[in-house]
Amino acid sequence: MPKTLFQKIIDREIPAKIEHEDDQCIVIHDIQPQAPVHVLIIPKQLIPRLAEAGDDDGAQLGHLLLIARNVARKLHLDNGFRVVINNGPDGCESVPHLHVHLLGQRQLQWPPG
Ligand code: DGP
Repeated sequence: MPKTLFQKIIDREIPAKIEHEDDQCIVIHDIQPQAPVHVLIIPKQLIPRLAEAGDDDGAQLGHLLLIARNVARKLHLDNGFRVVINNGPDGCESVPHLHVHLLGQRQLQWPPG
């Protein structure tokens, strides 16, 4: 199976601005930011999308949220932030490698578009 774009970033084949990395995930700044802070929390283990996560992926998925919390603290998103997972065509998923968007440092709107 060909590497996903995010796997190439994990493998340093494509450059990215890295905010955090550990044995389970990497956090990079989005190339098309939708807010002053817009980072992607990406698991190193390939799960194509949330709909395909397994019942035994709970610890991995939980880790992504805890890292989102840590990065929000590190980047001083003290007034709030949003985490988003786009899944499939209706969700506007464009990269088939699960990732959590963390957006902040502006007033976000609800409902989303
Ligand atoms: P999604 O639409 O949820 O699959 O989000 C994919 C995000 O990935 C989108 O916000 C733009 C971002 N992105 C696409 N290509 C690159 C890239 O080469 N580098 C970085 N840093 N982000 C990328």
